[in-house]
Amino acid sequence: MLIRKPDDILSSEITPEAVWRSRRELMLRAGLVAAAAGLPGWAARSAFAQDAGALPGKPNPAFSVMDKQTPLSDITSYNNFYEFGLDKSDPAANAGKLQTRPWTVSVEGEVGKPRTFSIEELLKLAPMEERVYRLRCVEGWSMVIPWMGYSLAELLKQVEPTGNAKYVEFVTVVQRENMRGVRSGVLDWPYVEGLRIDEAMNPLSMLVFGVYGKLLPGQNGAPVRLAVPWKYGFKSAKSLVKIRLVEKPPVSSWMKAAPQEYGFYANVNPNVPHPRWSQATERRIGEDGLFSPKRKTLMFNGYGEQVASLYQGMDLKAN
Ligand SMILES: Nc1nc2c(c(=O)[nH]1)N[C@H]1C(S)=C(S)[C@@H](COP(=O)(O)O)O[C@H]1N2
Ligand SMILES: [Mo]
Repeated sequence: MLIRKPDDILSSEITPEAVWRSRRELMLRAGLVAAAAGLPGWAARSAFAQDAGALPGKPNPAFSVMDKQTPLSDITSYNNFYEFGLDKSDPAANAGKLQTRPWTVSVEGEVGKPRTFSIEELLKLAPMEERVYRLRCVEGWSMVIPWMGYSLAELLKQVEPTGNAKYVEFVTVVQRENMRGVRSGVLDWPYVEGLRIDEAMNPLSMLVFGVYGKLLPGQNGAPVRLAVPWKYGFKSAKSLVKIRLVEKPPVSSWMKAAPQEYGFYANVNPNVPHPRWSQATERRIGEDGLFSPKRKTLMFNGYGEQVASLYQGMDLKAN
């Protein structure tokens, strides 16, 4: 068995000796015993998950879609992470160089208690959940991904946002030595994104640390990223290092690069085409072939029930 430093161990994994023993029994006697003991599937799985990369979490069905999940091999090999190159295969090829320890995320700006969190603290800040989210890229493809993490609101409430905190700016890492893509001028680095404070506090907005019960690989935004499933994928910034609560709307890297193509809100909307292509349909990676019929893109990516109220009275076409 791997020995881990106390810092690497999640509080949810720290159990009294007796519990640990019975868990070990389960491990030794295989899944049948777990089933007989009446343990939920996730607990049985976490009893087996002993490798250092494991990140167990309790499934949150209320926040999960039932769509067929995209295979892990597709989730980790077809990526957008421009810091590592422009091709879909570049992040998987190059993100092995990303240094993810030590890692801190500072939360600052319009807050009562600004604070820098270590990644070890963040992993223990709230109970880890598994949520199956849709991810719809503005380019016209989509995936269905079981993320491990918890609501961004859990972190934000720790720092006590002031009344002036109207927006949240997300800043991601630049490791010049390790990221060949940042030498190119395609975007203004660091990659910056933003949300309105009520969007950020919506429980669907998620801080993600893992995928399919394991810590995130570099290409998916290790060691911590966002998942904002009702918005186009570019809002879900990877490898976060700074979160700033601010009064004015942040200017994202994409807005700087192409203001007429990428607005601040970027809610998934099949009725509003991108200036250069339609957004009415999408190709589900790993499921549909290049020539199979596409699926219809859903308003708010199918999350309207949870988020439509955030935009009441707003012109969804203009935004
Ligand atoms: N730092 C950073 N975050 C990023 C990007 C990026 O290039 N750099 N690409 C975005 C885009 S366009 C998409 S579609 C999603 C893709 O996430 P995935 O590769 O985990 O599917 O990450 C987003 N987050
Ligand atoms: Mo994207």
